[in-house]
Order: sequence, then structure tokens, then C-alpha cells
Amino acid sequence: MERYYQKEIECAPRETIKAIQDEKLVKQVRHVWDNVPYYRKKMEEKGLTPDDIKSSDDLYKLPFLSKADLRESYPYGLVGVPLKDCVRIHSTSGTTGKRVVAFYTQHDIDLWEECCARAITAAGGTNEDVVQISYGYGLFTGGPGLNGGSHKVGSLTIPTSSGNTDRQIMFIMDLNATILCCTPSYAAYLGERMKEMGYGPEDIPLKAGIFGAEAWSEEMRRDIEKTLGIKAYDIYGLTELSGPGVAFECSAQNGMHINEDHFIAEIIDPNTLEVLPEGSQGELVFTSLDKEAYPLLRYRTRDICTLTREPCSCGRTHVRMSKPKGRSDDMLIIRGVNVFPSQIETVLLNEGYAANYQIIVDRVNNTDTFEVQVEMTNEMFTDNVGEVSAKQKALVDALKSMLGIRAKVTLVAPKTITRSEGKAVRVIDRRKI
Ligand code: DLL
Repeated sequence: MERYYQKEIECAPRETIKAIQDEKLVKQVRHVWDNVPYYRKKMEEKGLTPDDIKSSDDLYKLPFLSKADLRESYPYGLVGVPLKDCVRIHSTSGTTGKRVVAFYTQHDIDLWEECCARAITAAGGTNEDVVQISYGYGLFTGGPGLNGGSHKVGSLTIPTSSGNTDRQIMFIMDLNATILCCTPSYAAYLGERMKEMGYGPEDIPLKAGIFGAEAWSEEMRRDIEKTLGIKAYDIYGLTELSGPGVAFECSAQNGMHINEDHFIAEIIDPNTLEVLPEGSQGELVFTSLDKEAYPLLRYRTRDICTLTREPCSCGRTHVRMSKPKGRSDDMLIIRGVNVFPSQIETVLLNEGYAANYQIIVDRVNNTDTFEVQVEMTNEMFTDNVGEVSAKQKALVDALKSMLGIRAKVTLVAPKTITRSEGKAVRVIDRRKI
């Protein structure tokens, strides 16, 4: 039986959702105009005033915001309320340039936690469940967001944060955790470690996992589901809009429902900035409808995906986004060909490898070099040179047919690639361009 946290809104007729968005957008544009001079200036440059935005049909008129705007206005330039009304900040994990710092009022936190509660409920969570949260806590939004959602559902919450893997497993077993929240790469690692400790899926009390914060393939989902004996749900979000729970998967596991009473989603062509029709692949753009402290309008996420409003078997009516293929800035251009790490992952898992790999790109004599290092699993491990080179050749061929270019494949021994407790680092790009 499908469970909902706020059925009335999650399953509302489309006209109701549109009416909510229309009303909230008009108010939000006024709020931003009155309180965020940085964005007001952008509107003025386009000759716009709040009177030009009468409903969500006028959204396309508004200027975009990009990460560059967020950096330029660091730290307070996009804050929409006096600082005395803010109760928290979170910040992105980016490694280059100024970090993005997002602000929250108590109202913003409440709505965000409700979104996370919807996600936990969609994964079958109730107040009978024990939810272990192994996302990082701190500036990262993963831990605090799902922690708040789990409280709202009334589940017993175990805030382990990430790391200390053996202790994580001890808590899962001793405290009967039924739902695990962490990045998919950490879930895979927990599964691997449990296997080593002699536990099979039948020994583990978990029934569901809520995994997100990084791109992961369907093949990786099936692997994790098998190893842990659970149903694995995807969850999406970003710090700039709140954190996890902007969109979440339901029992259909066929796209993530975007919480449309809080966010309007658009897909644009990242080059022409033109809004694309439903079903087209492009860059996801969000407008937050009721954030007070950090009210971003038409924020370009750089995530590439598609949207669909086809009815969903779970009964929810909110638009669904496909798994992001990766970020447009994660996309590698190797010898002129676009390559997403997720495509490589799909090939590796289809060929029987686990998601322990690293992509190394460099430029030698003006030509891109492209290497994929992949761990052999324990089962396939061999030091017979002939066998290893046959396996390598099979992978080179499989990658070539997916990507259209040739990669050098290096098979490495089990356990040589560093495991990740948070977001996995899949790409090392040494090119200095
Ligand atoms: O990763 C928030 C989050 C925490 C989401 C826990 C889900 C679970 P940031 O660190 O700001 O926030 O990174 C946001 O991560 O723009 C996507 O590129 C990527 N991302 C997040 N969720 C997914 C997902 C959190 N389910 C950036 N699939 C986003 C693919 C994802 N990519």
C-alpha cells in the first residue's frame, strides 16, 4: 500500500497545483523585488517589474540565476530577510572558488523537513521504523535534512553521520535499523563490508534505503538492492534550494516526484537558454516558491535530465524528473566526444564489475588520454596475465560501443580504489586547459 505524508497536496489535481504555483510565484517575485537588490537589478535590466508576473505562465520572462551569481553575491547578497530572522546556514561541498552559503529561516527549515518526510514516507517509513542516517552532518545538508524528516515522520532516528563503517553495521544490526539513508556509493561500501563480515541480505534488518546526493545508475541500484536485500529509493536535492527532498522516488521507482507546491521546475537548452517542451533532455532550472531566506528564482542547476507529467502508479501527481545523467560540468569532453561518468558506470556494472572505478583524463602531446581503472571483484580476481588482458579487451570494446571512443582499461586488484563515505570522486582530470 502506498503511503503519503501529505496526501492532499502530493496527489492534488494538476489544476490545484498550478493554482498554488501561480499564487506563490506572484508573492515570491514581490518578496524578492522588495528584499533582494541583486535580483531586482537583474529584473530592471530586463525592463521587468513584479506587475509583469501575473502567474506561472510568465515565469519565462524572469532572468536566470547561475552559480556565478551566487558566488558574486557571497555571502549575503541573495538573502531575502534580515539576518536576525535566519536560524541556520548550510554550504555546498564544492572545492573550487567561494563556497555557496544558503540561509534558512525556521519556516524554511520546516518546509524542507516536510519534503524529507514525504520522501521517507514514500519509501515506506512510519513511526514504527528505525531510520539510520549515514549522510554527513554539518555544513552538508544530507544528514540534517533527513534527520528532520525522520523526526517529522516520528521514526526512531539514529544520527550516525558518515564514516566508522563497522560501527554503522553494528548499529544497523543491534538497533534493528529498517531504513538506511546515505550516498549510493557509501551504501555499496556498507554492503561490501557486511559481506566480508559474513552477513547476507537475510541477516540484515534493513528494508529500504534512501540514496542520493550523487549520480548513480540503475545497475548500481540493482546491485545495492541485492546485496542489502532492500528496495533502494533515489532522492535528489541541492543546497541552494534547501537540500535533499526537492524530489524523491515513490514505489514505482520510475523518476523522482518534484515537490511542486514548493518548486517550479523547467528544462532549458543550456546553450540557447530556451525553455524546452516536456520530455526533452536539458538543464534543470528551479524556482523556489516559498523560501524566505534564500529565495532563488530560475536557478540553473547544471543537472541534465528530463521531466514527465505522465500519470504515476503511486497516485502522486507532481511532475517527475529522470535520474540526472550527471551535471553539465561533470560531463567530460574527451577528444571532442561528450562522456558522462554514469555511462561508464552502466557499462562496468553490466559487465559484472562493482561500482569501484576511477576515470583518469590527461592531455599528452595535445591529445586527450582517457583511462578507466576498474577493480576486479573477489570472484573474478586472477593474476593470470592472459585472462586479465582478455577481460580488459572485453571492457575496452563495451566502452567503445557505448561512448564511441576508445579508453585504456586497467584492471586493478580488489580493494585498491579508495572507498567513499560521502560523494564518490569518480573523475581525475589532469588536463590543464
Ligand atoms: O547533495 C543534497 C542531497 C543530500 C541530496 C542527500 C540527496 C541526498 P549538494 O551537495 O548541494 O546537495 O549537491 C547538489 O548533487 O545539483 C546534483 O548534481 C547532485 N545530486 C543530488 N542528488 C542527486 C541524485 C546535495 N539523486 C548536487 N542523483 C545536485 C544525481 C544528485 N545527482
